[in-house]
Amino acid sequence: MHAWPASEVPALPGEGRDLSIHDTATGGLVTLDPGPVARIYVCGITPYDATHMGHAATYNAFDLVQRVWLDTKRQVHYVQNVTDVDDPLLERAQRDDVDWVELAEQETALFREDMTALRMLPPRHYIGAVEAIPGIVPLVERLRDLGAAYELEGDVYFSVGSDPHFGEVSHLDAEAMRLLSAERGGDPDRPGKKSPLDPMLWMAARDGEPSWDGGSLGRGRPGWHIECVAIALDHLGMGFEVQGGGSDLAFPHHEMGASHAQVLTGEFPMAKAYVHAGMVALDGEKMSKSRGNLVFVSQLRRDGVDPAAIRLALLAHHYRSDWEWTDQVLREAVERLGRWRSAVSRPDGPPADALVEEIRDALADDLNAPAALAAVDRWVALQQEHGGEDTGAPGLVSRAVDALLGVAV
Ligand code: 5CA
Ligand code: ZN
Repeated sequence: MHAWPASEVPALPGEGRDLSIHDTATGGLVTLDPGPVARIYVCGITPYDATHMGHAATYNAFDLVQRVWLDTKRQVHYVQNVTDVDDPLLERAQRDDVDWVELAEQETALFREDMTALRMLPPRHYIGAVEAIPGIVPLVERLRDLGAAYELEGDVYFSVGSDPHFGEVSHLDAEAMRLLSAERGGDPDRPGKKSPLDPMLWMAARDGEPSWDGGSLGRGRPGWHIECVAIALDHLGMGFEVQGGGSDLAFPHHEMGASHAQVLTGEFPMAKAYVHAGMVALDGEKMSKSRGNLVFVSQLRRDGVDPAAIRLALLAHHYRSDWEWTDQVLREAVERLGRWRSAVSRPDGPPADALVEEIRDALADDLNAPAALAAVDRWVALQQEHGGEDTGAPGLVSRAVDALLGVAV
């Protein structure tokens, strides 16, 4: 499917930095050293209740990854999916008595608009689960031929026991895995499975539900984890730099995906860094579709909030921390945007070359956006207190916050 238009990324003087980023699998920082092409796969939305501030925060984190790499003059191959067929989407369509295809299309369109407004750079490949089915079927067949998948009443399951590295993304104990599996789309209590954790690769057609030709698998639809693996391997291959998503995807989604890919290819690991963004909450609880405690980007835009202020509200929190969306967070972002805008509209200011380096250093150090904002705040305060004679500085600041932070001032 098509993605959304890219905003221009201004080139900056000087040199970009190599990104160090926290990897859930090793539990520490890894410094990534991609070649001329850096590769990243970010899990996309399941298209209903889009785009809430939790989604926006997660995509903001990975947009920064892309911007840091672009600043090093690398090309970025960024792939994102849309889970445009899955149980929760079908359940929502049924609840609201709407056609599931229409629901997915409308919500994906809204997501594109929100991403464009927030100046999130688009993926190079934006791929729906449905369009990926012809690539998914042979992978499931291959897992079966390798002895890593088995059939249960027509459904096909992956055997987690087939991957010697299973568990190495999230490092959870058996009980925690079982609980999370039940919470996040798995079926640990279904009788007949080899391991309660085994996830579904292919679900045989159910009455009243959409299904596709699955070759030797029979009619059905794909499981969730194999969807992302098929898309990632098709467009990026093994050993790409970053697999990204919110921290709620570490288990089971990214753990299972890593296992599928590792068994399929015999290579390890699928991604050099498993990167997870913290959860945004509202009223003390994780913002989630199931709870319904959502603040939507599109609603704020309709209320007249400048998307650049929404972006600054996201950037004010470190991507790995869990944080709470409040009116105060938005108010502070609106005020900051006002200060920055009036600063860059002045004819001159203090030199800003050091500021560009500070922003680069902050982002290269595990995407420390709050530190980058603080550095810009200091330049703005200095200009206000002492002025400055550098006529190129306001323009440079404006280009730097655009290129590195995605904020149009
Ligand atoms: N389609 C799958 C991924 S393949 C999915 O998880 N879709 S989603 O719509 O539920 O979420 C899209 C992205 O937003 C995921 O990376 C998820 O981790 C992230 N996300 C969801 N809720 C929050 C939240 N409250 N805070 C931060 N990120 C969130
Ligand atoms: Zn995914």
